Amino acid sequence: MNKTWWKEGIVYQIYPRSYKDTTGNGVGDIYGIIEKLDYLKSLGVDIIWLCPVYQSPNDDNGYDISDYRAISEDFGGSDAFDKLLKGMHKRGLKLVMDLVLNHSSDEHEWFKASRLSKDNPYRDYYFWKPSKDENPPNNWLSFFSGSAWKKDELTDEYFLHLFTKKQPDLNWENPKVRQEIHDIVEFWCKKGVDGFRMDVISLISKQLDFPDSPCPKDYGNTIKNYYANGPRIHEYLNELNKKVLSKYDIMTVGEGPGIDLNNGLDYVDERRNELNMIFHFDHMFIDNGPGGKYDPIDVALPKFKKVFTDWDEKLKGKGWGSIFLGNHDFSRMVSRFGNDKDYHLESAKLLAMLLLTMRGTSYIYQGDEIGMTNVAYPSIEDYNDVETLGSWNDAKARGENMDAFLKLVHRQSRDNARTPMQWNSSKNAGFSEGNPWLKVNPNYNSINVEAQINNPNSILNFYKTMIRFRKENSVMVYGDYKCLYPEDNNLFIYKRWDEKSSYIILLNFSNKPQALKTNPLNLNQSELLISNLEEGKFKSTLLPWEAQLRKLI
Ligand code: TEU
Repeated sequence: MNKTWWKEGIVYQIYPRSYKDTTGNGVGDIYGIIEKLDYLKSLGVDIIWLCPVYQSPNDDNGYDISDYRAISEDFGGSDAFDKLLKGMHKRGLKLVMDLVLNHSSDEHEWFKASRLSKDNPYRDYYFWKPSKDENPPNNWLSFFSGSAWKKDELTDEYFLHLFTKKQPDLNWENPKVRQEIHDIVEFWCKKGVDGFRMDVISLISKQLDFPDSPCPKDYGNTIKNYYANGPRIHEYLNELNKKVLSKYDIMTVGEGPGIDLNNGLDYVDERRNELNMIFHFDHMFIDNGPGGKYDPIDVALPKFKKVFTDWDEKLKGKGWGSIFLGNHDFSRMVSRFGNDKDYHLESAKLLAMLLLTMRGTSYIYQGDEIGMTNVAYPSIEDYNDVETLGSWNDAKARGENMDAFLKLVHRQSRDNARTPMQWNSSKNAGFSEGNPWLKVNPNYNSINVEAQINNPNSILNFYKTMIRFRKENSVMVYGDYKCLYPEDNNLFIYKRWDEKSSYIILLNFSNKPQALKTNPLNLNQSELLISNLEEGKFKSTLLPWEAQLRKLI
């Protein structure tokens, strides 16, 4: 495959609202990110993906954009942005913007005009429909709660919003909308940004007959069969690529509910000229039961491993993958896939090893490099996320036991990943002098950057080691991958190799020592390069959450 910077680079995702506040208003800002650029550089990452920083009423923390060319004043406005871009480029860091093109804010000028009258020139920028027998046009549910249609009294018609009522879906069928979008993308390319993460890009083409879902509450299937991968999706992406993206040396990664092994390659096949990478959610929705994320199920390790193996196989030699274990929409990876109680240090490092030894571009989410964990606020009042609050209200309306539901919120809320970054053990974890918009996780006294930076045994320094190793050994990026013992319930063991060298990665995903049933590939003849425990010699048993990276000789 072609070698490029975005395949070799390591991405670090920033949720600006929670990164570093320099004004004391409790909300992180761009100047805060600028303050931390040397920290990011020292971590060794190459590409920074910024969650949305545009002008927004923040109904969904920036994923509702009211002006695609303006930077939010709360975050420091366009001066701050220009300084950030310059500061990053000076340090050899690349900047990836988050683009939310499936929907805008209802406070965007387009929508304000669109709702005024049925014959307004902007009417067709969105999806408007009359009611069906006094009901919404179909039975689709929003991702966040209730119907996906809202009736607007002004014209007595419904508009489509797959997310909140303040996030109306844009009508990509309309060539004028596509032209606006091309212009916006070009605007940011000309500014010199290095790429885009495209929010819910899998949803931009709609099934225009808007068929009812036979089971709208079965979210997974409704999304796959009705909302995502619509009839013109590839035409739109190809057009965007041809008209704008292909003219610049930038990277693109599309985010996509409903993207799976059957359709994923179509988005990233290098011969198709659409996107460079996608985020699929096969491992992230893996514990969702039939009722979605608030109906979680237990997942055995073979199923988790299979996701990585199947995707590697599917994309191999044809398209490029994205490797991530967390982002601003999910619980903290160490709380979710590791053991944040008894093996915090070990399991956070083990997950770092997984993240940085797979084929595909590695994406690190802010705070994971110090092993930040889920939070358990005592009351729903402490939560902010629209999705959490929507699910809470739904559960209440269903008459559920709300004490039990609060426990589910502790486990599943998106706010787990949005608590302020833990810089040190001073007030508010060094995030803000003011009152943080979301309470800091009380464990900041023990889990913070300052405590880890000079400790050679810390999670942070383990990340640095793994990042350096990946960058010095291109086999970790481009080399082949094979999962060994795929059926093993506790061990994730895989090989990475190219024509020059071979490595084996041994990860014990359990709280118990695990004997290696057979000695894979003569490990006594291998050299231990990196381990998350302080030991050296190969044993035939891996300790709880032990992770080893070995070179085969
Ligand atoms: O997320 C899309 C998406 O798939 C999520 O709604 C996901 O289903 C949910 O968070 C799982 O818990 C993107 C953004 O990443 C998210 O922050 C936005 O809220 C959403 O789009 C709407 O723009």
